[in-house]
Amino acid sequence: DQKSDIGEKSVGKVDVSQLKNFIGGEWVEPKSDQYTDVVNPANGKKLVDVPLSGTDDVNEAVAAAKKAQKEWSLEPAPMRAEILYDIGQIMKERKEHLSQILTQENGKVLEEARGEVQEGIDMAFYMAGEGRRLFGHTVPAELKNKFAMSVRAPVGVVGIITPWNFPIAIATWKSFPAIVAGNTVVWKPATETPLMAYEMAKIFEEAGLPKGVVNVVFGSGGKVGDAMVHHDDLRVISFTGSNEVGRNIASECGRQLKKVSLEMGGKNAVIVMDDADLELAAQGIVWGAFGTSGQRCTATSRVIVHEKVKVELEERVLEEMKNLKIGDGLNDGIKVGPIINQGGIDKIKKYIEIGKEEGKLLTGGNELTEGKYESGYYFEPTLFTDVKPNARIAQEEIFGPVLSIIPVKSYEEAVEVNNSVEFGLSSSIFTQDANQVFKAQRDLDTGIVYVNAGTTGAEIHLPFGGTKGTGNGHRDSGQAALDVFTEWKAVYVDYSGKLQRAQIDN
Ligand code: UN1
Repeated sequence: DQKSDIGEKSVGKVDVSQLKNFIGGEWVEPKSDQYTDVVNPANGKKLVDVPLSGTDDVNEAVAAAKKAQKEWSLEPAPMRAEILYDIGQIMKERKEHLSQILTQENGKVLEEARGEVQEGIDMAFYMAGEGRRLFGHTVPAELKNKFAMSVRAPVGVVGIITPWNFPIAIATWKSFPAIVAGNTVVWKPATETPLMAYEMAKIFEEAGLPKGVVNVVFGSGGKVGDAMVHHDDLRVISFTGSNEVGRNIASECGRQLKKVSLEMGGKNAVIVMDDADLELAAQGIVWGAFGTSGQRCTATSRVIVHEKVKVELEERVLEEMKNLKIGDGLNDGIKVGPIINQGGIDKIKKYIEIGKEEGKLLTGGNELTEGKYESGYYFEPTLFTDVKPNARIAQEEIFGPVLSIIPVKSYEEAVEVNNSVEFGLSSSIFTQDANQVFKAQRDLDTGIVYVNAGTTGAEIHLPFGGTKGTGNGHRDSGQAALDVFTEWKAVYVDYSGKLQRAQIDN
């Protein structure tokens, strides 16, 4: 239903065999001259070669971004925003193409890929709107004939490091607020999913984004990410990815006094109270846990259920899981696509073994390797029950289709179990009790709280992020996303024509 101006025949076709970095508006080969394969996780087929760039490539990109920054920052924000509207418009026209490419490189099923691309489009239009706001405050001054205000100033050149699980949405959450606020960007996309960055760079070019405003450097976290984090001229690092990498970035940025925004995962729970609509709860749980094959930071990985309804909920969840057709996400009717790669599968398998010791396996638990699954990376949706709150499968992020049911006796215990993990991204409660709804939004220690819905599906105009080990207090998307990419500047204008000493002459 979506038209594409790139021609019917090329929709969903990868039009390049070897990617180049996008630096200063030019497509440049990596100085390292090293590449690695990008494969479609659904069938193991090679899609493209991606550069494994090095420090020199990062230096070149930062220099290009630095060169472009002054002029870009002097462009009025509403004019910067106009380009963002054009970017959003091209993304909208190309939605089907982007979605099909996304499914091929990431594996998520096509309807979810369309949803993710839509998040990017939404973010473009939303942040373009911010270009006409970027509000500061006007504030009464303490002295007569003096004016005070606060304004948001760009930080300068910023680095963004984005993950493979939402390669386009998360990139827009970070790059769009950065550019509308007058920064220029060096972007390292995940090596598993470089095609979304390639497609976005083409869109930036076509929309007329000035050269050097967004630069893409492909490569590994160890080399490219590291060089970015250590580069003096990058004044912000915004990172979404693993806990371990995020903590290292935080300490290095702390040492250098760089601004840093981190989003590093979750161990999200759905609480099901004894008055809940169990059919609705089962649907929300299955979508939250097994959509995107569980590879969302917001994925539901625990169900904390009141013991009175545990057995009935288990039955309904098992019933609902029967609809989960596993396969290549480009095919009709598929609900669960592949896992990103063998490393992802191996991690899930490790947790299945741990889970068999810690709980009761109700269904699933196997890697799929036969027949049509042979050349891809597939894992069965898996359900454990009677898991203790402190079990490893109930505490550690698995990033796969594995769900643990934890029975509890009360609302208070449910809250305690929900909050007993190191992460604090998303949570949910199914209940019909209005008082409990308001209590829960206060008591659940997560950055996102849902009522009568699963834990996934955050909307882009609200703050996205979490408490505790999920991050460092910053938020992606929503207006709060501007905070890390801007410096507050306090401006005082004294129009009294005489020396007025603050705190003394008033
Ligand atoms: C992520 O998994 O890091 O809220 C992002 C959601 C999506 C984004 C998830 N809108 O589930």
